[in-house]
Amino acid sequence: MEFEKNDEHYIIMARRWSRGYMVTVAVGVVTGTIIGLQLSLLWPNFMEIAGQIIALPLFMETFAFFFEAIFLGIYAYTWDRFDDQRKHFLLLIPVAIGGGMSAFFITIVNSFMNTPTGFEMVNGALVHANPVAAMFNPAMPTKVSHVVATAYMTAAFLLASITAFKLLKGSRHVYYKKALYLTMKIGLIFSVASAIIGDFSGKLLAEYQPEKLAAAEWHFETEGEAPLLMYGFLDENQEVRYAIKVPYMLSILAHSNPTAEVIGLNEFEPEETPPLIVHYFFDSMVTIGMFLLVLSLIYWMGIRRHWAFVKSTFFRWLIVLSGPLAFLAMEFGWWLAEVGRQPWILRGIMTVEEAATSSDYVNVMIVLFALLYIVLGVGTVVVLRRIFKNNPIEVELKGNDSP
Ligand code: HEB
Repeated sequence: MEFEKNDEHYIIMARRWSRGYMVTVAVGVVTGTIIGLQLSLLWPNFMEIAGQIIALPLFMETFAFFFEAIFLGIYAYTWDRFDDQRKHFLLLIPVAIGGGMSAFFITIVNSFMNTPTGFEMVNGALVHANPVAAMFNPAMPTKVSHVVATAYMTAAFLLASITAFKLLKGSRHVYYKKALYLTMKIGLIFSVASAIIGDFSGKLLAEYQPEKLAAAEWHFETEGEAPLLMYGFLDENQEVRYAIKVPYMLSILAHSNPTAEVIGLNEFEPEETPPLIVHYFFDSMVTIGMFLLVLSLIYWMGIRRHWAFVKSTFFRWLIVLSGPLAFLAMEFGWWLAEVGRQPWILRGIMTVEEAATSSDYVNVMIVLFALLYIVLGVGTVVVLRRIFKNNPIEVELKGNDSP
């Protein structure tokens, strides 16, 4: 496929996608504010002890957000001020930096909960807090990069699925073909990145949260030459049934060495063992990740080599699935990371139970927050549909070219 400079189709693509982006950023302001409220309302004991450390990254996240929003605003209202669209494009650099920084700072808070560092505990009190050292905790590099890579991957597949859907519904404009090739290629790049970084995340767990990895792999006894278990289920005697066993693979994943010892659940107190259901979250995330990687690879090769089946109805339906699947994979990833952290809110220091509010109104609060999110979710869909439905690309291109 040919890419021309100043190609009108790509410029319209950028205009349209940035409108959708603005809506989701605006919704992000509201959900971000709600989360801030939830932290202090629902987790007062956690904030009391961790607040002195996480206040810094939380504040930095707000700052990064404003940085992003300001440049996004400028970008959106200056399309006609530039003769050369490449100069206008430069405004997206600070937008991307701001967005990346927001993800960086907020994911730091989560990695701190998993591998807390940068302070000392004296008689149950957190002292000598060093927020900067806490920000550079061991889980930070893998978490931040896995979250950012999978977010780009999900965004790419979401746009690819919408585009494939349009093609299936009979739109034949070359705009869609360009958009599909572009988004699938970006999806492929970030699928590969996510898988490589995911492997580092597994190695990080082996070293800093071995109980999470052991629970995800149903690895009950510490041993070397550990196999990787996929799928299957546990019978009443906690025996693994019908799982696919890949010999040595867990040792390789955990320590890059087929004979290395991998810590098992036998080393942990039962009350400090995460729920074993995380195995399915891990399997589902990895399965989806591999599926999307292969799908986008086949598509990319198929377009370059003119394989007809990548343009078939069946293949396009698979692409339609890719966006929802990528979202699901993100959910599974978070469930793995957060359920796998149980019973801790701050690993080794404070449990979720100790952190939660003792207020009698907690049930009311959960219902209210859920309602708020439902209203926001529905509102977002309605607004996005309006923006795109009332302004189809055929109109935006003013019919001045043919498919
Ligand atoms: Fe993932 C998480 C691995 C893919 C999304 N992960 C995670 C973890 C691990 C992984 C190990 C945990 C960590 C912690 O906790 O720290 N992955 C992985 C691998 C792969 C993957 C190996 C390849 C296949 N993911 C994926 C995908 C997605 C994801 C595809 C989407 C799209 N994850 C995720 C998330 C999470 C995870 C969101 C959460 C956060 C963190 O990082 O943690």
